[in-house]
Amino acid sequence: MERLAQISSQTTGSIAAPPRPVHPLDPLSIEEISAITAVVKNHFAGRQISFNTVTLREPTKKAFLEWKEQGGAFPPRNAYYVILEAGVPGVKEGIVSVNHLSVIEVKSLEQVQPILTVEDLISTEDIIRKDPRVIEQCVISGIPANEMHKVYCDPWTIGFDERWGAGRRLQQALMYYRSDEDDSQYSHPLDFCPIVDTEEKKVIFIDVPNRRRKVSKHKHSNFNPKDMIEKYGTLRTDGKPIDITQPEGVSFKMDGNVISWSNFNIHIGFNYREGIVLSDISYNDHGNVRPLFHRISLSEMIVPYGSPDFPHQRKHALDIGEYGAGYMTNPLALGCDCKGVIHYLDAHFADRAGDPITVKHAVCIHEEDDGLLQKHSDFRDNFATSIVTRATKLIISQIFTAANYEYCIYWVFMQDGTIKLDVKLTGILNTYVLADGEESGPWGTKVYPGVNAHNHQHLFALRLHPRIDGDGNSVCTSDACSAEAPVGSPENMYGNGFYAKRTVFKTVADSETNYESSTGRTWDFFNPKKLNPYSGKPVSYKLVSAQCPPLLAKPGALVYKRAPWANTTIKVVPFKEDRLYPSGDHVP
Ligand code: ABN
Repeated sequence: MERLAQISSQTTGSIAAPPRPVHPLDPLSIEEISAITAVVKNHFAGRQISFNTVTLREPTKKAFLEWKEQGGAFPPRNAYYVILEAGVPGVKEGIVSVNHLSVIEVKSLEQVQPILTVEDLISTEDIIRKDPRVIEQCVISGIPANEMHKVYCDPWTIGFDERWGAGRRLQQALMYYRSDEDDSQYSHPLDFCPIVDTEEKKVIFIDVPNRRRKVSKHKHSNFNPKDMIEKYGTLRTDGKPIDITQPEGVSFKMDGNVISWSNFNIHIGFNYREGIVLSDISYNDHGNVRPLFHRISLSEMIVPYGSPDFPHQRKHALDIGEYGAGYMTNPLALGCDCKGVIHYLDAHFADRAGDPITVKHAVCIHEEDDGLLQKHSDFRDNFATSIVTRATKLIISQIFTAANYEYCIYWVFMQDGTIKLDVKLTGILNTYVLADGEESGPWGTKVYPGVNAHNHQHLFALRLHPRIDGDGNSVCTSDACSAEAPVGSPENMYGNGFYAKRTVFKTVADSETNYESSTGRTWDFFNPKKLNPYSGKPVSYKLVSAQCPPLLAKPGALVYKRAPWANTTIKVVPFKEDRLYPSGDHVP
């Protein structure tokens, strides 16, 4: 990998300085994006570049905390960019100083491929429809050549295929047929897979299976309301409306991107890749502002599929690093995606040309009733002495579409101090065609005539940077264990002793641990220097992550190499600036 580091002192007088944001972690504004891409274009003047990524390079933790906690200066405002240059393999990435409107870092990286943008994905469908060899394969599949407008593809990054290595920006096109543009294509998968070079804009190969399977002749299995009415005669009418009323408005306060709610204080950021990023989370404990987390985000995910048959072994989506939970985020609609009194935040990115694009209402912030928070009654007076407190929860959410799936991401804050990440998976299964009379075999399930849904997992990397009552936190496993001492021994005479066994991690290797159902294992993040006044034990947050088998692919499998983090429930590593992504910076 060639690495060129260069500092430019070139400033660009003609570019208007964008207004300074209120908070150092605020995402780049539209004005900032325009200024940054203009600076980059000037820097690379005369070369044919296109933008892949323009995003905030967050200030260092040190600079941020000096500003936040010690009255220091507003940290330098920097942006990270990734560009492609026509005819030049790999990417260029670097840093723009927004304060000085100049490029302050450029690196050329060969043998890496950047994230796919929505523009990249859309271009693939045009390319395959026009390719004569793809048309030929469609005809073999039973689709007339004049119906190419009914042929669709979900373009996935190729990940890695030894035939081409890492030097080209390749997509594998998972193929489908729609008889009508409103059809669900997933009930009509095709059996072959074109490989497309995104930058050369051409099909370079087609993977054709030995056993050919024609496109299904069954009616499409559709999901639009009109299709439901056609199938069932009516939409369901048995659900009566539930109205949410908040006559006095919400209990949270927004100050730009900073929310305060029920003693929590949180900065809400958003980027092309992780989507929502929550930073500088603290809790006001009767006037004592206690830091909890420096930064939390969903930093990666993987959806490995379980069919070893070629070319399905390539099917494993690192949807955050390969496509971006930000780039694929949906504009949210009141009454549909969220109900009640909503505060929305928009998201801004740069398109290939460097122009700002906006997703309206990308982040939804609202409250929901959460049942009981606390109750206690006194049995002595027939439960007449009773206190009941209702709970409200705060939800910061987004929804992104990863081709066939929707991931609904809910960051939930509760009044008992719990911070919870709920991920609701919806959308449609990814499918492959079955020939007439063919069974799905062990690697999938027949979900419709002619349709095989391959086995798969959804694994998420939750990145947590705890600062429980300040820095210097430690982590341990906490296992519910029977007392070691035998029954009849002085320490455990009656054999009923049990306790929470805490095992503190001393090395990274120690920390690579899995959920253990027999002990109901959890993990404690704790501050060894801050003790609870009653228990005398360190103050802590407990991580609960259960019921999730780790990666099922075997060690040595490609997915195992690409998502090493997915093999254990938790891994604790020392903090390093800009080490944000556990599958690497340029995942495709
Ligand atoms: N799940 C793979 C994927 C995501 C987004 C776009 C295309 C493909």
